[in-house]
Amino acid sequence: MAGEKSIFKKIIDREIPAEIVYEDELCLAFKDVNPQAPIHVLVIPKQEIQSMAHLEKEDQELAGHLVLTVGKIAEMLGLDNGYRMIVNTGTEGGQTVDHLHLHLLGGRSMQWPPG
Ligand code: D5M
Repeated sequence: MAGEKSIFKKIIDREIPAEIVYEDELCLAFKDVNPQAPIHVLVIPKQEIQSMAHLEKEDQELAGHLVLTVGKIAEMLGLDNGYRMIVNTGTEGGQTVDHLHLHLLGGRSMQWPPG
């Protein structure tokens, strides 16, 4: 339904629970409910941006902050041997929640190419 809050907006507004691992004024990070690796965290902007394809020039600082936050959380969680960051974008990109989110996956060896 148009205008309905996305599941991630509900997490930001604390209307539904999530295992939050990090928060600051611009973003929130919480454990993915359907983990694809021993560590699977989603980093989302508090601002409602539908997807990476909806980022505008004025979002440049926010976009950089989100990427740096993924690195910060990886360090915080001890992913010293590496990790993967994924941003599924749009239908063919495999995006299922229409609120920009950066996946941080770690704790196992990643394969390439992804499915
Ligand atoms: O990834 C969307 C991701 O969002 C997917 O890995 C499941 C996760 N998800 C969905 N609902 C929740 C809640 N309520 N808590 C935590 N994680 C959630 P995409 O890139 O859009 O396919």
